[in-house]
Amino acid sequence: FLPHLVAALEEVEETYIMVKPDGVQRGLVGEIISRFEKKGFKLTGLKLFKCPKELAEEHYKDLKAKPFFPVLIEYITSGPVVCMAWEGVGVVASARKLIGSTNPLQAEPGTIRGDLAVQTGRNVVHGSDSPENGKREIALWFKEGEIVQWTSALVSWLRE
Ligand code: IDP
Ligand code: MG
Repeated sequence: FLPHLVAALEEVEETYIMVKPDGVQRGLVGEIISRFEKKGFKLTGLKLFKCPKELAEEHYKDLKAKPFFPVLIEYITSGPVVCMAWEGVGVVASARKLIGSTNPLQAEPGTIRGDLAVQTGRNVVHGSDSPENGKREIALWFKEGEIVQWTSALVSWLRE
């Protein structure tokens, strides 16, 4: 009861983070997960997954009209991805900051894309752009029962 009340008061958000196929192939899964872990967010879902074309198209439906849409779908379905759900206060915007700009050449050093990638079409990681999309994408990529609610023993050390 109490954790739910605290969550409601602090507006805990959830975001969908995904290591894209290039990140998996390059052995960056642990590095990327650790950025979010070290920041202090809570992992509530995690799986290695080969994304079907239909799911990739649904996930990126807002970009359907873009000229790069077909290559984007090819890229995302080209190998396994690591799907994650992360929870925390302000996690959506904060994760976007940790990830950095879409074009890795414009992403600041210290961000995941700024440190680990060079091309927009190989930018190693996805993060939801709004709390609404966070919910939408987690529902899209995870089945019921794959999201685990738990209380971290570290809560009182991360938040006053
Ligand atoms: P985001 O991932 O930073 O939110 P979006 O604009 O939502 O960026 O684009 C989704 C993904 O589509 C990007 O992460 C990137 O992989 C791909 N993408 C975006 N723009 C281009 C482009 O101009 N060429 C190739 N791929 C692109
Ligand atoms: Mg986006």
